[in-house]
Amino acid sequence: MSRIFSGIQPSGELTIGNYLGAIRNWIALIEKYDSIFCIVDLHALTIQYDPSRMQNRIRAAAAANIAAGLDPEKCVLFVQSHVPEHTELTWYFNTVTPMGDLGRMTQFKEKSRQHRENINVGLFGYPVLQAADILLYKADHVPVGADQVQHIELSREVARKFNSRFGEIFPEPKALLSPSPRIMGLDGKSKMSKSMNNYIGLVEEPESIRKKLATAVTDENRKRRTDPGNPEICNLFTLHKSFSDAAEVETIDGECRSAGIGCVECKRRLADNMLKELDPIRERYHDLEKRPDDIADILRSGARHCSEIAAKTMEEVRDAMGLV
Ligand code: AQP
Repeated sequence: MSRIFSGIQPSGELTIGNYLGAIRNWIALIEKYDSIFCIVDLHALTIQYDPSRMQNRIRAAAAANIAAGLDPEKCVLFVQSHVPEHTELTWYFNTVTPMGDLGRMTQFKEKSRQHRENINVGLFGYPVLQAADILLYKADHVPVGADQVQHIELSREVARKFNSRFGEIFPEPKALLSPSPRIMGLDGKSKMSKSMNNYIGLVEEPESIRKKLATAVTDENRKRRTDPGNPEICNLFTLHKSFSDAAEVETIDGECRSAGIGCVECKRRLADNMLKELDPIRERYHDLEKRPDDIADILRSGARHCSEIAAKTMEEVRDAMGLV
């Protein structure tokens, strides 16, 4: 079985962008691959955060992933900082990664703009840690959203550079793209993100989801209820395609273009369909929240499994690099 590895940051409440762009795709893959998923807490330290809230965020991210369908019987779920080899391998990879490549990363440019007061070395080296995450387990594929493809390319480059200098140790991992497009925030302009106040939470309460959808930007050219709309440029139509069935999507498309329905009705139907999928996830999440020991057990067992693989890889790496 080939192996997949992917991660998610505990940098806030998981969003439906994370769900559609990552988690929903992971669930479809766990039957076919040896699957390892990681709560990448070390990555989340690269932006300002409140240390007193981090533990809860890690636990909440684990619970949300399990509630969404990452069955711990079928895949491995663990916390990045529980396997210290991630940081050791990062250091070795730092020595083969050109700074120019990191400076070109779109995410670094975006995050540097968002966090001008804290452009730290960790933010710059983020993709090197990501390469270490993936290559430590010699993963063949990395299921990610379209926004992460550039980082996976860099992981391939790091593997190539390392192998050519120290010998063939790492496979070149390939991105397995989520079928979902990049999900935009409620403003319709920037990517939906945990750390931006532009999202719908995966386990958010129904009333709050309905309120947020009510304020979400649609086709801005549609000024009046009687104006025909253009679903192709409407962010909410993208969400309909993710949560509504094909027949409903077709109906909405026609009714929007002919002004048969307005945005209010379109949003109401979207909320109904979204909640059909999210309600059971939220219920399982609240149930898991009451069982923190069970979550801790799952994460501990995941870390044990990953530590064994990591130790073997690191022996090979240290040996190849001439370390005693
Ligand atoms: N808006 C999105 N549309 C599609 N996919 C998305 N992903 C995230 N946002 C969207 C996918 O979620 C996975 C995990 O992402 P991450 O936690 O590593 O960090 P990120 O990509 O930077 O996601 P966020 O929510 O935007 O985090 P913050 O706010 O901390 O920067 C990835 O596979 C990503 O493609």
